[in-house]
Amino acid sequence: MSRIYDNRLRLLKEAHESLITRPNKKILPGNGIFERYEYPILTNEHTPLEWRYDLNPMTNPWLMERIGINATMNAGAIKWNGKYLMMVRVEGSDRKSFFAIAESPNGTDHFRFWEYPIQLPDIDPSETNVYDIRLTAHEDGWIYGIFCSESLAPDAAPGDLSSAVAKAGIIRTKDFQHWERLPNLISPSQQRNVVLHPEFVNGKYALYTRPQDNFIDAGNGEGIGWALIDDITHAEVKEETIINHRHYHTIKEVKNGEGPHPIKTPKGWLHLAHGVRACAAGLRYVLYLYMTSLEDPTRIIAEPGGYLLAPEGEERIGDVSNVLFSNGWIADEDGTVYIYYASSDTRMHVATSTIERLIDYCRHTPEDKLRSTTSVNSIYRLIEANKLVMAEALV
Ligand code: M1P
Repeated sequence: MSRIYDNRLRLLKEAHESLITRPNKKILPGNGIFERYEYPILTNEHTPLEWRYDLNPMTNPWLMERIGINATMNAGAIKWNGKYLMMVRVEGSDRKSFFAIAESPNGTDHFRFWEYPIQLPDIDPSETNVYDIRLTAHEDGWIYGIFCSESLAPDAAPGDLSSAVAKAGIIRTKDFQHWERLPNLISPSQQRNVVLHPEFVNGKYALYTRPQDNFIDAGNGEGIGWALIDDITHAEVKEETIINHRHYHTIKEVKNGEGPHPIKTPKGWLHLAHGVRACAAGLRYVLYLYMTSLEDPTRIIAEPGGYLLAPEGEERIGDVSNVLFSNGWIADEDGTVYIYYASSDTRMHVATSTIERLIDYCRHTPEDKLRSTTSVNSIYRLIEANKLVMAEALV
């Protein structure tokens, strides 16, 4: 083996291992609602060297990278056998996304990819790209993954190589080793951000949907939808009700989409979603929460105004800047909530909170009453209440 190869291999292995085993720390004091962490939890450099390098000194004497990985983002998440798993959207330098599982013992650092990425059952030769999986351990005993399956639009004009079609692909497993692919969701419109509710509702499977006029624009799609499904092995949206609407001059004016499946709490279903607005710098993606009733999961019972998480610092910059996106969170037995989110379509982060704090946030943050004057009213009410508290403290 050449000295160049030997030195490079040693340096690469050391750098990779120290990146994966780097401890992550909470950034304190935070805003009391959640805590961010010092480092991203997954980057393209966390992917195994074996995926990227030909490690044979005879065929790769300079130890060059042979397969580039561009991003690790938009991960589904689940707790499995005591480990925190993210099913990550890994994007190669060839722009193709695929899924791979990374596992951590504690949920906030030491995320290490499993040996192989996932090779999905290939049911459609026109399927070009797959991404943004949501994992749901359903009460039927299966773990489902619903993801976006993207193809070139069959009716694209000659020379138009960017009009695409988004459908919801469905897979399921019981062990994360063997995956059964079910037929794609049949829907009257294109669909992205489709999420399976973890329980049967009226004896049926229930999906959160995001109807959209075309590949990018929600258009007449008014927000996050809800559809009951008779047969998950031939899933079809027959009726769709919008449960979380978009609004003019809000964080979700242009579009929104359900994040991971909601968490069941004693006070209602706790939902995480993304909202999108347009500005001179392009689209801005932020994360927000809302709650629905346990008796009727389509009925909103709380929706704090504004965003929960918006891009900050290095999160603001990446392949698609000014974007936070989340399709995975884990609620632990002790009430800790791990919110896994990607920044700017480039890397994964974690923020932690608790179910109790997130419910408090949902119920006590003023809702968005949609006008500047009503927002100022909320601040006035808070100032007046604080004056009373201060006056009582002085007595
Ligand atoms: O680039 C930002 C996001 O854009 C899309 O989000 P939506 O489905 O709401 O339009 C998706 O392509 C998503 O993967 C991406 O992070």
